[in-house]
Amino acid sequence: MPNGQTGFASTSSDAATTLDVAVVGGGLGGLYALHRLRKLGLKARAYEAGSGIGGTWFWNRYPGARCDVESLEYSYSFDEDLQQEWRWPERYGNQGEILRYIEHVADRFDLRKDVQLNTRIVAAQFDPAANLWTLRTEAGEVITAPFCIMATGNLSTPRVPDFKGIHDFKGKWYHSGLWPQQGVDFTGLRVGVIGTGSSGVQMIPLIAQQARHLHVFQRTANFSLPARNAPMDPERERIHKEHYAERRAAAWDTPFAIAGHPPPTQSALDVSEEERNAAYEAKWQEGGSISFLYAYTDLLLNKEANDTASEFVRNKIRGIVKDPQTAELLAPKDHPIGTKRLCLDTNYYETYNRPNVTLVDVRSAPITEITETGVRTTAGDYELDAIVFATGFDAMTGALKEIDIRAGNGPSLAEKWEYGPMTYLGLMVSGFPNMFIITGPGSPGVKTQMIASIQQHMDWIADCIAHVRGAGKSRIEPTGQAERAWVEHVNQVADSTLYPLANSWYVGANIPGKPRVFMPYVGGFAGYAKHCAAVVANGYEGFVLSP
Ligand code: N01
Repeated sequence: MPNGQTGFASTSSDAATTLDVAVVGGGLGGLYALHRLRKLGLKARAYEAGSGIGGTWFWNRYPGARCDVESLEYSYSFDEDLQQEWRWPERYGNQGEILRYIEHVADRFDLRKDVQLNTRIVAAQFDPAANLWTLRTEAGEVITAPFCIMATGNLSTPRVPDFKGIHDFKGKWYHSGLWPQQGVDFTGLRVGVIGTGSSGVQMIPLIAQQARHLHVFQRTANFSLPARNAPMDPERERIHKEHYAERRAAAWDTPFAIAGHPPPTQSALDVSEEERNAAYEAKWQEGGSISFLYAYTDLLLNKEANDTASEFVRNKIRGIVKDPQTAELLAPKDHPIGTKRLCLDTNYYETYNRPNVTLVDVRSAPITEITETGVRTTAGDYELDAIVFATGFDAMTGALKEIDIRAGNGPSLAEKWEYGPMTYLGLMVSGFPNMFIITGPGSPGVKTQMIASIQQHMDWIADCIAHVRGAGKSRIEPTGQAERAWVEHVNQVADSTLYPLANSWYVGANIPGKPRVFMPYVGGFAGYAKHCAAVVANGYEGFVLSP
């Protein structure tokens, strides 16, 4: 859209809200941004599309929504009192608990007054002459600020497949990422769940308990491990809290930003099958994905090594699910374990032993349309009262591409990213000065304990803004060369692993037509953080600062 059509021209700048930093998003990233920027004495405000703060944890209220990182780890570490005071009731936080925690943080640090809810940012235009961003909300409000921070999240653009007839369906339909605040009662209903990623895997056991009958429409089987969720062990909590600061520091020195998992020392191929299976069994009993993938050094690097772990889990599935045909359909064979986000569940496979649950293979007989009464596949019709789309998100780039982001007369960000996202460090984009992204493509964010990445990114961004201002400059942006080198590095690292073998949202495979590019940085959190620090130590290497 050319400049004149963005709507900025018709709005007097007198009416604009003027800030030092405009923040887009009121989730964990946006809230921490406000906290950090306030400490710098900057006037910042966050704009949040939802009617409440919390981002992912505000929207994803489906039954069973729960974090797959343990609650004592999945929390902010910037305030010792905060982490000591907060009590997590369970090993893994569920959606309600995590949202309560986020609200507590917002209240404790008085952040709400700088969050504007029900406000969707639809456009952002940088004026290179004034070094000023102008943002526009859906309602037409105009905000100007020299700096802007996109805390828009990675899994915040829910995607419902473009099925023919969806609007003719006479029952109710839902998406996991847009769940009604009041919840949904499926009691006595014939329910269909489409999708078996983390969201589907978490909700299926609970919906099965309510529904008269549940049909699960599976296109691709996913690996899932038992979470072994349980009430928080008070002794474990006490010990953890006694050493919280050291544990956080230790976490920041690991690839996933999660402490408590000693790095493996052996290849899976260096031990006997018996020893290997005993190790996998111990990890299976312990619960959790990091622990399992950390059994050996090469599970994400060597296909032969990975096959041993994949087969162990497939055999577990065959052992749990009583109907052999269903078990075989549930046993993933198209990707190495861990190369898609590994699911954690409570009674997922066991659920298929219930008489009111049917697995429908929509790989061999795809869904052709949604009818007035349910789902039609090439094999037949399924009568349903409710359909749940657990079909995922336009991950990592969706939320940013939905905003019409432009600088000067250059291409929009969506145009620049037509063949895949390009960033430097996942933090900034060449050609888009003074715009920062929290955990964007090219950052390790989604492959780590997300809140650690959010803090590391935002600390870097806050220091960067302070540096630019302190140096009497007005503009910073990465060079095209630094950006290209980073994108190449991200790809090289990914190609040295098994990750690209999977058709996952990491490569945009779940969105028809999305360019297949490996988006997250899988070189590990600790190495990435050190690299970001070195960039600063080398005088913001790869960036250009201008007056
Ligand atoms: O989405 P997904 P998600 N016809 O993209 C299927 C995080 N998360 O919401 O694999 C039929 O993983 C699709 O099939 P296929 C976590 O990072 C975390 O579950 O494309 N099926 C797939 O089965 C996670 O990875 C937590 O063949 C269709 C499913 O829908 C990320 O969010 C909990 C289809 C989508 O799976 C996304 O998870 C929840 C079609 N046309 C989410 N289109 C925790 O912390 C798509 N599918 C635990």
